[in-house]
Amino acid sequence: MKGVEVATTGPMMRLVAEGLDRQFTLRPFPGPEGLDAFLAEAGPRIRGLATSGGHRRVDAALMDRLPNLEVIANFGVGYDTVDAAEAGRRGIVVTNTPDVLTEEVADLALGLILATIRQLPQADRYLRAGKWLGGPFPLTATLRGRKAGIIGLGRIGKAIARRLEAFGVPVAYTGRRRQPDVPYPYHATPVELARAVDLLVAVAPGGAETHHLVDAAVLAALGPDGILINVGRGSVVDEGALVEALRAGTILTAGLDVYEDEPRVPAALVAMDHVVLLPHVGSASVHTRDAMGQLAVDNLVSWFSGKGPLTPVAETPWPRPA
Ligand code: 8YV
Repeated sequence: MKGVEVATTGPMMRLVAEGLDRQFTLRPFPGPEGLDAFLAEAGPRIRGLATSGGHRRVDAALMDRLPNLEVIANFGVGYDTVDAAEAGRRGIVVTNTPDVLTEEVADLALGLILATIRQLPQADRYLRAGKWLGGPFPLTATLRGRKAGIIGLGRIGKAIARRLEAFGVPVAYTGRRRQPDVPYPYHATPVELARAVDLLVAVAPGGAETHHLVDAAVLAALGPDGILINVGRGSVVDEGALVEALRAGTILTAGLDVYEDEPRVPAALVAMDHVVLLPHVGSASVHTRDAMGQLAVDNLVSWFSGKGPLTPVAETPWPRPA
């Protein structure tokens, strides 16, 4: 497939960059200052695009510059930086990397839940600072007796729910709609869910539909013993309201892997010792990132071999209507 020009919108992991380079004529986007000239020259020849969260948005304006674009392969299950509806309207296929990261992100979520409730990073810091010699680490909150509420019971949400059940924690959920095939109680809104639980786990995708689903009212409903965990998208939580709620003791604490403006994390959060903050590492093991990268490459190879996309997103009408 050398000769088929495939562009990357930003830095990709080596497996992806090398995989694409082997198969296609790879055209990495230059920095912002060179992008306009690059698109003017190469844009009309580019037929495939590989992109990822943290790169520039793949929106209508960019698609206008790529008039022969056929397929956009997103590295990541969340594809909120791709305007997939617009791509769909143009007949451009969008793929993502589902399934291969489900268990990894769910593992991380449980790690973050335990780290946050039992204050594991703080305990580690305590020991390293030599404070144990002066007395034991203070007693912490507990997972025992908690009820968990999951916002976004998709593939990863279900994998988290299974783990919580194994930990003896009852699960409830909210989402776009009630799912008839799941055994957990459904609450129609995040506020209702938050009122019923004291451990709220957000694992919803980003985008307009979920923007600030967790706001001041949800945090108030979660209550002073409540713990918020977010492993989905930062935009799902109103970060300003969260800082306020943590300051005021409206909720007990939070464990976050995702933020509204990554990699920038509000200084107010960083200054709070009881909050656990991870740098968006949910899927970040070598094993899982390799699987995601391979799936992104395989989607492009499959498309350009005439076999269609392997994992098209919901907005991609595939098989395409005749
Ligand atoms: C990645 C993710 O960190 O898959 C996702 O949606 O958020 C993560 O697995 C990200 O997509 C790539 O940087």
